[in-house]
Amino acid sequence: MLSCGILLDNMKIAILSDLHLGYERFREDALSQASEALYAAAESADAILIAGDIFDYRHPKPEIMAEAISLFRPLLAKTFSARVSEFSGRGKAYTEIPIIAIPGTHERRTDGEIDPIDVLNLAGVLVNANQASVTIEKGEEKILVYGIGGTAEERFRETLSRLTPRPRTGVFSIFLFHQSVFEFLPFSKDFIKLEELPENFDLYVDGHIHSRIEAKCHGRDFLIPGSTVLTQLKEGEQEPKGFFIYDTLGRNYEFRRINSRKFSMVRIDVSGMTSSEASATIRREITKTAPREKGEKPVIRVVLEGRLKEGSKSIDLGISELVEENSSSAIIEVSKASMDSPVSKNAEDLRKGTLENLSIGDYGLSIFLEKLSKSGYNLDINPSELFMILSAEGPKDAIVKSVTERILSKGL
Ligand SMILES: [Mn+2]
Repeated sequence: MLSCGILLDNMKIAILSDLHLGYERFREDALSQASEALYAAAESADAILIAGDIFDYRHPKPEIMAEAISLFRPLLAKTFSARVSEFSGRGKAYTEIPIIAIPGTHERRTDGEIDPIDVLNLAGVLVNANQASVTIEKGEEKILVYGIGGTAEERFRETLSRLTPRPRTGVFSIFLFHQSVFEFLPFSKDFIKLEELPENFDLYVDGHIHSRIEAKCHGRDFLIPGSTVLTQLKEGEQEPKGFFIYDTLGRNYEFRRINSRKFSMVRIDVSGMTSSEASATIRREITKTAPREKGEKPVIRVVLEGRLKEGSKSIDLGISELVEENSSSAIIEVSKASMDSPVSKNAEDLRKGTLENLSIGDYGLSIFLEKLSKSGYNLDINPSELFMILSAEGPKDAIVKSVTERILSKGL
């Protein structure tokens, strides 16, 4: 039937990212919002892509691992109209269910070590597309997903040229990755530029950045869905959370919102105010922002800027009383970091949003790399790997021991 031919390549793909299961501050939000997004995605899409950071840790506790498996397992019982038909590359697929994921920066471990996405892959609740291409079929229709998991930024170009990801001719091909992209984080020359991404894919999907981004790459759609849970409390996270549904037939997409905890950021310039004037202003702003109806408490982040009137002290602002007073309607967080001192270059950049999408970890890493390169660092261990080992949770002596072991074994 000819009419069937016209319908070729009509696949709907849900695009999610950065679920951050186990995120301590909002652990329940992380689970319930991931669950809402995943189940809504499974309802309306033929396949689901997850662009990294399913977990908040590279060593999730067994409880969190169980939470993740319990989250995905019921989806296996759903009748997906598409299935995984081919897998080639690193690893192996243990399910035909078209839920395709890659590890992100939070799950990244040193090369060759098992990461938590490998474990979910082994459990057969999803397919890990890290450094692999996965073909998904729905009847006569096919799509290809080529994935690269979160990689140290300064090694990503080398990784790309080593793997040379290619689309498959005649098949709608998606490039799935988890990196900082220079156009959205004009901060380090290590960050890949859109034009450097492999050409000729039909769609580019990235994770890592927690706010939603819709752009073009080599003339095709480039999408970052943003996280499903509030984590960074940055300007960009005031938008609703959710996921994309991409339609390969029309080459168009829509954003589906989920119920996520609301977040507002309020900046107050306290320059020249007395403590009590500033305190009254903060109280007024909070009242304006806090919801009237009972419901899930939003997070309101109050950022204080400027210098109080001579003789007034920030300690007299009564911040803890303000937080307490509003505790039944909102989670209030007051930042005094931008008060008193003259606004520094970096603080100014942060304020303007230049560094807006950068996580604290990445920011720390970039400072570390800069200092290392100035000090003439020449050890045979990759600087990002060194940073990862040094910043691992655990007793300091164990960390030092593992660094020493790495350096010595590399030297042999
Ligand atoms: Mn993330």
